[in-house]
Amino acid sequence: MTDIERWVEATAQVTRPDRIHWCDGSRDEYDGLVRSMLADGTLIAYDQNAYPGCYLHRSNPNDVARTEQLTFICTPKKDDAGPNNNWMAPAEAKERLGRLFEGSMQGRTMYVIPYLMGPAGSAYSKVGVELTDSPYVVANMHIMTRVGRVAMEHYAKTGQFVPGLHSLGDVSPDRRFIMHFPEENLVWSIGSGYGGNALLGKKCFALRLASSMARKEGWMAEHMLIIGMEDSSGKVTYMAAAFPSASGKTNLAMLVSTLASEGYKVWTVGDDIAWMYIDNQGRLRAVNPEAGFFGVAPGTSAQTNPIAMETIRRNTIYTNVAMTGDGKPWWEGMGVEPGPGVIDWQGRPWTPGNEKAAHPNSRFTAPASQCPTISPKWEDPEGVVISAIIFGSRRSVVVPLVYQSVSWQHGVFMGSSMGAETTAAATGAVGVVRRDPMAMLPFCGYNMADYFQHWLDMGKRMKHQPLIFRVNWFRKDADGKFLWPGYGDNIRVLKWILERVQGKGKAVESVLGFLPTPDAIDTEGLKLPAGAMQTLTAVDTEGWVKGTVEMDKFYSQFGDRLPKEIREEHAGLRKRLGA
Ligand code: GTP
Ligand code: SPV
Ligand code: MN
Repeated sequence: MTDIERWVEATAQVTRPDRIHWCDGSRDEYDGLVRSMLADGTLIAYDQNAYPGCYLHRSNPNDVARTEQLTFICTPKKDDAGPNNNWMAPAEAKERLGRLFEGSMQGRTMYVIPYLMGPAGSAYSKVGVELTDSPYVVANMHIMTRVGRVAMEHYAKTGQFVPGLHSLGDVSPDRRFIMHFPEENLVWSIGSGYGGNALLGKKCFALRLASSMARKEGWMAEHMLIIGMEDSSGKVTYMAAAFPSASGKTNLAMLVSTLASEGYKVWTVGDDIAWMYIDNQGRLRAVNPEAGFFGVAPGTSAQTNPIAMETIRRNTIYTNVAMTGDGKPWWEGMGVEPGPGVIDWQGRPWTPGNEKAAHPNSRFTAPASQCPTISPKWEDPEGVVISAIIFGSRRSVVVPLVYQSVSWQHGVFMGSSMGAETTAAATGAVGVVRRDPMAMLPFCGYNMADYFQHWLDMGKRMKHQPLIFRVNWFRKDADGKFLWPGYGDNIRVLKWILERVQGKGKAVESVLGFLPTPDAIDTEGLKLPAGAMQTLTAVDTEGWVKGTVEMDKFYSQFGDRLPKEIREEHAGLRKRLGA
């Protein structure tokens, strides 16, 4: 008996499913799952002529986003989880959840999903096995990961896998927990069928557990998209960018360049997670551990993200979007009129002007291979060499359009101090500014003070450090309108970043770091409001002084564990600001 078989058997004795199904990842298996979910109403078919292979799933209205307050890191010592995580002692977590898993799969099938995170045959890839009683989760895992033989072959070579146990339980928020045991590389999740709570390969394994493994093993697991930027010479330069949830990763990863006539183009390598390693030449390399996109639907349109629109025309599972009278998916910001007879995300007839037809965190699950701009290197076992790291978030005030750190250490400070307005991707208030270091606040599986130290240490080990940048597409004017057009025009900012990587690109050294001169960003053909570029490239001293107070509050939670380099950078910024 293999370790996997032993664990499956032991789990089945607790959860007591009626049947056990070992997944092979085949098309037949997927089609069978879809048929049974169509039969019991878990899935609803869209018009199969217009949207072949596309289905709608409506999750429980109490279960529509990640639940950070119910997500725990269970390390033996509380301080190892850090102030950035909810903590429970491993024994207590096992005890409490053990009771909830008791008989939780009765009357259901337990699916065993062996899956590979990362390209086949890559030394960087890792195997997970998820046990779940949700066929919806199985179908999503089929799209988001590499399921079946490819995983078992990798397991045969390494003998290692990350176990993840998931049950819908009774889908009650009172009995919902997402528990991580970093010492054992184990995940237990119960009571939610949604996204990052239930597709255990994604945030639970590829970020929370992987970040903890990465620290021990000397690599990085980050909430980052990966792109290749092609210039007129045909050379492709790769960049990785961290933005908080629902803040523009998928959009940047699929950007359609408005500078295509100058030869600039973006290739998609990944849209949410990057695993990064230092190669034998001292360069940072990244692979996308995922095989699909679990993207935000609202705001996705032929104008904002035509590549996503093309990607999700077939073989896509939609979750919590609306359905038009003629059987097509629809959401706010799709850029087309839905016509009469719309059914909202909860299955009720919808009247325009009332509540939203699609949930703000409604999503599509689509295979990466269907993306028209997918990079020829997206499954390269060696990954791609990263030349620039970009941190971005929603900030309607204060933060400039783009600036560059003066050093790796300063860049780590920039990422570690990033403020961000919250979004609908997690339950709770939307639009509240919080510190979200490296866009990893909900995903760092250990004490963030140690995480900052790890970033500093990684930089020291690299012979060729990527340059580090901060961007903000979300500055607003006094009337609440975006100052920067965003989307395809973000290529103009990427162009400056590329120029900086190439040792060109005009900049001035400011208190924040290198800011582009007002003429350094190519704005030709843009109709920007008067003075917009000045505002977007200026330093709001008063705003930043307030910001440093917020940073101080955040950092102080970590006490002596905070690296002294971060403290020094923070003090340096305050001094330069005259605070
Ligand atoms: P997760 O999948 O939750 O990690 O999110 P993500 O970072 O991939 O976010 P995504 O690209 O899906 O963007 C979320 C929302 O931000 C969408 O509603 C977009 O329309 C909006 N958005 C993305 N890029 C821009 C931009 O450049 N400008 C503006 N104004 N909005 C943007
Ligand atoms: C995010 O919230 O950052 C996501 C979606 O990418 S989920 O998989 O639900 O975490
Ligand atoms: Mn994400």
